Amino acid sequence: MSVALDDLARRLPGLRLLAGAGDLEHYGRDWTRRWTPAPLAVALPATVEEVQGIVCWANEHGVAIVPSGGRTGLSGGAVAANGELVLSLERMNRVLGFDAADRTLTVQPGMPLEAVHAAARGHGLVYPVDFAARGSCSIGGNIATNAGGIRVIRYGNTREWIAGLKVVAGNGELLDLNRGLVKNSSGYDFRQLMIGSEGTLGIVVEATLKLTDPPPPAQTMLLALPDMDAVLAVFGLFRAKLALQAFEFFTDIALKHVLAHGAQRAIEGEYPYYVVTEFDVPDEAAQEAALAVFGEAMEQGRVLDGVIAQSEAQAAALWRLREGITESLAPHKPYKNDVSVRIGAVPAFLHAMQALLAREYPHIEVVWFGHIGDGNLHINVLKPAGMADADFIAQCEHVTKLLAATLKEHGGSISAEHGIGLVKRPYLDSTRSAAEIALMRGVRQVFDPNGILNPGKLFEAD
Ligand code: 2HG
Ligand code: ZN
Repeated sequence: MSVALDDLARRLPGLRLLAGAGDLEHYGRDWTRRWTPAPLAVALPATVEEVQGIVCWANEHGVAIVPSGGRTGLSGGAVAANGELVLSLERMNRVLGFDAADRTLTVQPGMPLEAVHAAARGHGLVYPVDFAARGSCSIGGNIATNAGGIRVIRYGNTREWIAGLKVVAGNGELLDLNRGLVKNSSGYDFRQLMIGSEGTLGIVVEATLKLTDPPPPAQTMLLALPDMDAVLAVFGLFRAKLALQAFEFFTDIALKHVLAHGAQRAIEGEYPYYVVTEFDVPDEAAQEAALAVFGEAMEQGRVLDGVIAQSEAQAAALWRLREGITESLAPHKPYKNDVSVRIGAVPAFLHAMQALLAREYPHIEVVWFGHIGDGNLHINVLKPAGMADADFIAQCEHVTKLLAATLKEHGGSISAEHGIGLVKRPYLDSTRSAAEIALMRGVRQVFDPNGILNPGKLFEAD
């Protein structure tokens, strides 16, 4: 053990510390799999005091900390490849309280999103942020990246659902931010600053989540479409006529992979594009409206085929076609882009981007899917068998530079919902101005003067 670690163990005798090779590898990486994990050790605090103790120790010894949730991140935000201490919040995973008057649930950061959903349901309410990694991601990680997902179209991002946060800042101070207040016009909202800060300002040790009423009964539909213009047109049509909860698209290539990975085909025949959509059907009239709009889209030739789920099991099978994509692509070591533009800018951006990708990746499989109703596209570029990892990454980085320039022209973002982390750090300036980045660095300096929290993520280490 290093001198610094000895000191940590001495100061916090009850702290669980791991340093075995398997643990270092497990806790040192996220879903990117690009970097070789090399943390100093892994700390698993059980209390806020232990988190504070670790942060104070790290400041004194100049050791970097990588805050760690479920490590399902796709941008390298939770990678520890440079002798950092991984501070895993997985043991801080309990519900701390429910407030019926405020309709809030207070939880520790290590709770998996799915457990948050279950706890909310136990009180007859819902926490509506949702996405495929729900079983393994943690609510603290969701907050750190301002996670979005499949119901942003109805409910917005994580940011909308945080009523209060307790955070250990990089200087070791425990901050109690917003305290669950609905109205609080008292200056800078540090709670919002922490959300999406990717562990570079503070470590979330407690979160008070807003809950809401469960949505009305919903219907899930799978649509087959001829082209991307039809996807956009059908989105416009469905949004105008139905109360959408989700509208997710994917391509035939995505479908091919997800079927090869064990999902069940739901539509016979092959089509270039698919949409899984979910909308409220509170009564017969809504049901009829849904069928009418589906018929209208078929008549227009914008929908070529479709299936309406007749049971929860069928709805789950349709959702698997969309939600299983990431896992089905993982063996192909995908390079991921996660971009967004304003909804109104989607058509122009799509045309520019389609041309760019066809030109730059002529012999490489590119998989598109995502949250088209939010202006958010996931582009997964699959590594061809036999191509060296480094060559593949170099080519993808070259294309990402061009993509970043296209995004800049269309006023978009290089990261819609996965965060900047290590992967998108070189392209931050396509989305944020030099003046903004300078202020971001200044903010970091205030909350984390010694730069010990997740250095190198978001921007180069100071
Ligand atoms: C999703 O929408 C996730 O399924 C993952 O954001 C996207 O794997 C990806 O690129
Ligand atoms: Zn997504």
